[in-house]
Amino acid sequence: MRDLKGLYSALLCSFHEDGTINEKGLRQIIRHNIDHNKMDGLYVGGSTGENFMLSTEEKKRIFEIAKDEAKDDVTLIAQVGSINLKESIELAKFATDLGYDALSAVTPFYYKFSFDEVRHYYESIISDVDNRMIIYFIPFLTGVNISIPQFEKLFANKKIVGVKFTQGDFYLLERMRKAFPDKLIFAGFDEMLLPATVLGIDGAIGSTYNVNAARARQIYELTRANKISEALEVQHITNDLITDILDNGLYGTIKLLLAEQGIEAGCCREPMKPYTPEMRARAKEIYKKYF
Ligand code: NGF
Repeated sequence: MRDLKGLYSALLCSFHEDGTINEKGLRQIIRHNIDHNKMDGLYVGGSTGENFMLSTEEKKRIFEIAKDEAKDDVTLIAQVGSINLKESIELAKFATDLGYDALSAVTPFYYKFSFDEVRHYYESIISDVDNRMIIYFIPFLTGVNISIPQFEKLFANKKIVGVKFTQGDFYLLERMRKAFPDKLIFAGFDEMLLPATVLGIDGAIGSTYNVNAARARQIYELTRANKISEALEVQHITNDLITDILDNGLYGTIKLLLAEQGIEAGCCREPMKPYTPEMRARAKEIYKKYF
């Protein structure tokens, strides 16, 4: 069984202007992450992949393309979460059959599901598949919070091996690390990689690693080697970059930065807005400033 620790790009998906998947562009993004960025793995079908705006067939196609392109070069995690539980179960089986190393599922969102319902959701997704599950915990987007005692109940299932922790609460992260030394914790906010690494995360999953992988690797390795002031220098530059990216539109700007490197990263899916001339021009400036 493959070790899941390490740095993952949250995989972007390239779309044509009409919103269809640009397979050539998607394959280029995957290769760039493997060959140039030297990522340990890819997190496929997450927020960064604009997954929650896609049909089941499109989600499956992206899982297929990613596996076909990456083969066994890097670790692959398939995000299968959806508030349509039947779809999540179907996607979990599909990704497992394709050979994905692990599954992940966002907490069910929109409705105010009780903890028992959240638990039922995770148990149902993994009950019939021989695979591992990483909980995708992102309360600022889902509104779903999970307490330490509730995580303990979820983690009682041996197939639930970890959490993608996209949360800025370092007290909670420290409590989680102490409470669950044998579970995997992946940091989900790229701008907080250094402090999360100090607290003993097992890896990180992020959107900006598609373009800023070298700096992310430096932050991660320098921090692990206890070279904190050197790591902080790199985190400062990284956070200047992330601030500029966020100001200009997160996923679109990362795609435009990839386009500057000759990658057909395409557009975002509606209802995300199309590129404006100003956004394109600003992305060029950001590219010149940081790369
Ligand atoms: O994009 C978001 C949510 N978060 C990502 C990452 O946690 C998402 C993070 O890298 C992810 O892994 C996924 O695709 O599922 C941020 O984009 C980054 O830290 C900038 O804030 O908004």
